[in-house]
Amino acid sequence: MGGVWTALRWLPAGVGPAKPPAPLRARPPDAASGRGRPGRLRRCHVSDAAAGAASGLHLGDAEPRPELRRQQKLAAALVLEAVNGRSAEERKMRPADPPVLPAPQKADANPENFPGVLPQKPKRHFRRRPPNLQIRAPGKDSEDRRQDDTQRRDEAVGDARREENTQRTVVSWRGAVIEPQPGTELPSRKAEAPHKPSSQAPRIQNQAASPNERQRAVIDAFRHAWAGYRKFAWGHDELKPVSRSFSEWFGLGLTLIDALDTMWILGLRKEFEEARKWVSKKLRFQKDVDVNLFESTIRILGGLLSAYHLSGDDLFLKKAEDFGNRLMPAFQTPSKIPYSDVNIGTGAAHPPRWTSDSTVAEVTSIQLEFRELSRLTGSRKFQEAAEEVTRRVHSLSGKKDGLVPMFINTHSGLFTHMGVFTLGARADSYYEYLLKQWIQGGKKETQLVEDYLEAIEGIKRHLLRRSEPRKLTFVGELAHGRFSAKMDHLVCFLPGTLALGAHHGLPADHMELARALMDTCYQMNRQMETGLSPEIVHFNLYPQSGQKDVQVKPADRHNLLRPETVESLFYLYRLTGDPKYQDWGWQILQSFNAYARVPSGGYSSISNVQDPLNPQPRDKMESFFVGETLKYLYLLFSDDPDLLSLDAYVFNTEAHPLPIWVPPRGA
Ligand code: DMJ
Repeated sequence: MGGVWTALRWLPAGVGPAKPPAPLRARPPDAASGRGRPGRLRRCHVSDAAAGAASGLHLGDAEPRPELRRQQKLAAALVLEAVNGRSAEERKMRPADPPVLPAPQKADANPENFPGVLPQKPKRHFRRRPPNLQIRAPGKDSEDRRQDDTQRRDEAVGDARREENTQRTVVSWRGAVIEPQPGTELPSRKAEAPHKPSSQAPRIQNQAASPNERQRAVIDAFRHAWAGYRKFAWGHDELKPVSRSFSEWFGLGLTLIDALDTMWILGLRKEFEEARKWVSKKLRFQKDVDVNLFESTIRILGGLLSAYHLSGDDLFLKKAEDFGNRLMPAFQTPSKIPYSDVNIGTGAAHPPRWTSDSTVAEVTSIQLEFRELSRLTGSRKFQEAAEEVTRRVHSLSGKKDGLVPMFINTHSGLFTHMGVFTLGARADSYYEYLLKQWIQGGKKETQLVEDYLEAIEGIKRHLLRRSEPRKLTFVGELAHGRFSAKMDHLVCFLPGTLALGAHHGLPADHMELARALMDTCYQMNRQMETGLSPEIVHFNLYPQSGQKDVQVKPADRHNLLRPETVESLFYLYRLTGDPKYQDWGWQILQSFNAYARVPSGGYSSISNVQDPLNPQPRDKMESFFVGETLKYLYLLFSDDPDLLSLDAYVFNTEAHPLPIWVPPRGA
């Protein structure tokens, strides 16, 4: 593997442990969701860190001199203008190949184990036009406009691809000192969601190449997982594959909804239709049940919206709108920072019993879905509620060079438990959604990307270190000024996010960092006896003979079938074309099959990734295994850049693809 680094520019020279390792903080209480625990602050202007990147400053450098700092800020401004200016160019470009999805293929599994499943009939709700092209059905009078929108969308995709190299050149700011223009300010433009339902429909064709050998292996894995769910847990939240039963969290068929778009993408039409029928006949949200706002948004709302976009079936949009409405009471707080929980039957919302805090990552990782729901329904309340959270978090003090604490109070609207900074549980997807909202909205919402750029500089400055002996670059944690070499597997979303940002015009050194962190995440899997990463690792900072880079505490040895490593492998392969990333994903799939596959159906999380003889199945298949892990593996093994093109779609944090908004005609 190519993961030994010796001279990474974002690491300060001589960075290393000056003291013995800092004590470690408690593990997150909610291991499955990956949301964890708390920490003071220094306010930092948004553009400063971005400017630091523009100058090529090394991490850990002292605060730049005022003149240099001014130049840096202006350099960042020019970079952002270049990025934004590209969007304007895109509108003038000509059509390119549309994004392509495979034809849903026939399932050969016999549904006899599932009572009540009727033979499949063509569904009236699918409108096909032309044959083999499935699109969302708009109102009749909007057909022409829809086709135009689809064409413009395709144009934007092709344009982005053609412009990629030019853009990278323009945006690369490594070492560049750009002459400042006194008084230059960033334009503050904001993407507007339309006030009425959008007629924009992604073009989805059924003529993709048949799956290759590795993709067929993913399909086999999915079918095995689905067979277990279908036999033992149909319509319930999660499969317990060992005891051949199920568990409930919200009682809303979580796995089924999370898996809808995966089935579509893998071409499993028969399975998709069975699940669609359950959604139609059985899924009811009028239930006296508390749901977690974040988890239900990313899995249920995101899953339904994505299923709607891919299939064109209005059922999913109607369900999404119903569900979105039921989540809205969560935003009725004194601060407008939403409560963590809401009862979708009674409309009563509340924080967890033990606190009036919400988790920062949770309240800042619902925006992609709420914004899209507004765009589709024409009802602005979803977007307004979610974006108010973004605005408030943006203006809060308590950040450290763009890094956010883990908790925020729903009454005061202020960060709490300050001084602890992590890219893992409870903070992770805050960073992810800054970038992805910017992409979703057509790269116009400058504040989002400024906050993102500042945060990446904060990571470089405060959280990056290299391990011994292999000098793996990793992202640790900071608690009240003390560095901990702890890294959650959750952090492995970051290489993919960095690569995605670089693809969309952010600095080239983000891709360098993405590659280095990808190597590290791979080693977190590779250095385990099962080939599967534990939930949490600690990196060795000291050169000692016989020590491995990656160390695991007994309480952290479990693997929940999480997606983050393969998620990032997908982005890295899609954006670099280096086949080693596919090979690494293939190894991980083999390991899931060897150590997590339950013969009677389904896959199980395991308790000990270091014991291949007895990995100790935990008897639970998380919904994200079928919603994310297998989907990203399938996409990783595809060589078709138009299969859910990254210039047309943005994946929510549960791997549900949502369309990138196309500028309105004439904009
Ligand atoms: C998923 O629900 C999402 O990816 C979330 O962002 C983090 N936790 C799980 C997967 O690990």
